Amino acid sequence: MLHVHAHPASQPSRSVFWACVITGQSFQLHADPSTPSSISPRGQLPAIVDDNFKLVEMPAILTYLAQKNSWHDLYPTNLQTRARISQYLHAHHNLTRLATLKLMAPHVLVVFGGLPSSNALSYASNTIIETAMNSATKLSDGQTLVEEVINFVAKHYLGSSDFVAQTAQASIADIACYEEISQLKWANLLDLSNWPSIAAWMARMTDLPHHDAIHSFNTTLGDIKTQPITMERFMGAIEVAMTDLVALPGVSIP
Ligand SMILES: N[C@@H](CCC(=O)N[C@@H](CS)C(=O)NCC(=O)O)C(=O)O
Repeated sequence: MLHVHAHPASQPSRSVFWACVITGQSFQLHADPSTPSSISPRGQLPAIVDDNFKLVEMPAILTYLAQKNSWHDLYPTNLQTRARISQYLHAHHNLTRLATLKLMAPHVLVVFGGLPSSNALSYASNTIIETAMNSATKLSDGQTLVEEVINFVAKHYLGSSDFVAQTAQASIADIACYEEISQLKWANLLDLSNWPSIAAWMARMTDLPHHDAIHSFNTTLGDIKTQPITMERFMGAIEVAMTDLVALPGVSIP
């Protein structure tokens, strides 16, 4: 049995959920607020335990599961195709994810009064979030960086292709990228219609199976720009998302 320690409010966690349900990979979901360090040394989500094998880091998890279970649609076998997927996934952490973190995290973490103390090892992301939280111009600062990154992704990854690693259909690179970018639309933090190729790619991604159930945390939470988030809204969105997740085929809870 595959155990997935992850949470619907977490972008890399949703990437793992979504890839599993698209491919029919069943798993037991552990959505505890913090992951034991015996499973995730930094306490971060997502983490998996596959029989006795423990693994963290979303791209490592997705490529491991894809290779183990022959997810040839999401992870085609061609060497150069895999290299392009890998190229995006390596860039992802310091490109798309850091940019969306700068824009999104201060608007979300305000509900907790700041960063969780457990992520002291995450120096780069901590610094970005702390600086943004203390800035009077955090919205426009975050938007400026995300706009740069979206321009870059649109030009150098998506290009004239339908998907970010130039694949014929969506790959795990698209799933990782989509989780970061799409959340901004539901949160009302960025108007993505300014990038027609990104908007068209996002529309293609919504056609993947179980899109709506995987994103019900975001759609339920909704606008966090003009309606600042409250703990009640946050917990309400998690409750809806958990209900939708456990109703998906192959997903069980302990
Ligand atoms: N590079 C990691 C990032 C994981 C990550 O940032 N997880 C967040 C949730 S979205 C987390 O666990 N934060 C709590 C912490 O760092 O203590 C991945 O791709 O899996």
